[in-house]
Amino acid sequence: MKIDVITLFPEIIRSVLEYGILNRAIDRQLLRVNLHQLRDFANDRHQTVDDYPYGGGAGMVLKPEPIFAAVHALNPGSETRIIFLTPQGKRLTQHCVETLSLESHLILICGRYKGIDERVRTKLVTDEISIGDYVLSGGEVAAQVLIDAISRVLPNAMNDYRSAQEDSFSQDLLDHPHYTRPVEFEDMRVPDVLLSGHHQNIEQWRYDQSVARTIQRRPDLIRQP
Ligand code: 9D3
Repeated sequence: MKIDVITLFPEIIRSVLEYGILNRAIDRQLLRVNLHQLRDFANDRHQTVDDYPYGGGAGMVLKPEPIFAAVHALNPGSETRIIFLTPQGKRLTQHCVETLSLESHLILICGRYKGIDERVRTKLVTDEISIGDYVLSGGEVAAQVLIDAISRVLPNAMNDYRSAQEDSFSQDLLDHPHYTRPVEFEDMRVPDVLLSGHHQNIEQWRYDQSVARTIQRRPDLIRQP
């Protein structure tokens, strides 16, 4: 998969590419991420990328020409998904992540300021994605989230195959508690069942803990019949 990112702040996104599963996916050439500075596609000598909104009001709007030029320079094919990260987009879920992970080419457009010219949305953008109901300063952190989540579900991105399966299982249930040594820490003991070596009882305990936590903390995740 290739992901091209168009942004005024490529450096914000870069660090997330350098660690963990994402870094390994890039090393193994399962994923290529190219960061593109929007300002390089401005068409005037001041490299202007924003302008005042027609109709007035506070804040600036990203001009259409540099974004169109940047997208065209990336040679999108008919199968390329051109994704605008915006608070008005469809909420990102693990299901969306898995669907997007099957694509071969994504172009991510990160907004800044008040937003982008509407003609970018109507003519170029194929998908609009939000990462949740809170206000960020721009699309870069959302792009990091999306790239990180996609990298984890690419085939062979994980060393530990079991982890991936446990992750997909945990879409419906929250995680169970985890313990490691020592068996007693500040008067708190590891539950006996985890020390028993009885694999079936351990699985049952973990499942029960997951269900109880989910009901208590995230009842919205329990599917209504
Ligand atoms: C005019 C101020 N805003 C009304 C609340 C609009 C606004 C536009 C752009 C607010 C924030 C932003 C910057 N955010 C993103 O670009 C963004 C985002 C987010 O803020 N929350 C969740 N997902 C995303 S994806 C991109």
